[in-house]
Amino acid sequence: MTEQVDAQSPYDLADQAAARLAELTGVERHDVALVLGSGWLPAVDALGEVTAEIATTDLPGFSAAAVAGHSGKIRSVRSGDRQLLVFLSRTHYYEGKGVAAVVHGVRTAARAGCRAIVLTNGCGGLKPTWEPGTPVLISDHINLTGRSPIVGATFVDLTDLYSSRLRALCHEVDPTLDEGVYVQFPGPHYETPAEVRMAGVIGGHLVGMSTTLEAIAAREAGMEVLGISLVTNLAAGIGDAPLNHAEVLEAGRAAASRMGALLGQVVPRI
Ligand code: 8IG
Repeated sequence: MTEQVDAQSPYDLADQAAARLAELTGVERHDVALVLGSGWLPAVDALGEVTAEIATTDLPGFSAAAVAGHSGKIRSVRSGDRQLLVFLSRTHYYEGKGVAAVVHGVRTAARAGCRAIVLTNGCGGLKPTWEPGTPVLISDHINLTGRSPIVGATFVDLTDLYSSRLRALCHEVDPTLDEGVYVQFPGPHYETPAEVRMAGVIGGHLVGMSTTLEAIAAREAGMEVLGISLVTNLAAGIGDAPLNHAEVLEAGRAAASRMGALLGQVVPRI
């Protein structure tokens, strides 16, 4: 491989982004990263004091956010003795920018010092008892994108990808939390009812369009992963209503205090 190609590797780009992040935030090292998915934005205020906010586009390797309700900002937040790195948006696989772009934030967080990452998302639920606004811990995933963020012969173990230690911590804070297997579809269209039934048959409980590639990149980078889904809608064919994005944002607003309390209590103990 030539030196020029090396200089443009996704890991080098993440190094550059982390260096710029440290300059812009005035924070040398961050401890825990959070990625906020659809519906999670209102919960962010419970995390602590915002010490800096920057645009993702101020850092090398990030492009503008594409989804309503996601804003392309990164916050540095003081929470007790931890410095949090909070991504208010993510790049989705369905944007077609490639898997490296999808996981660039995760890799940047790792290079910025984060030892753990909380990946949140909004998703569809397969259990009829999960009302819109129900948070569910991700216990495992099924990646139906058919892609990996890793290139080359790096064989990363994904056993306990979604840390049982961190899930136990969440259960201490809220014993009523359910767990489920998250199935990532490529999107951006929602599933057909038949695809949702398939997701159930293969062992899934949650359907969405994010998180799995990020979790893999996080594990590759040595971070501990906590995944929390907000069920914003029953998956297609489970309920009787058609799906829409406004419903997603509304479920987030309605559930914000519960999710804020959960994050606010769990993150300082990570
Ligand atoms: I929010 O029902 C949200 N995101 N694939 N299916 C998929 N993604 C989603 C859904 C859903 N709800």
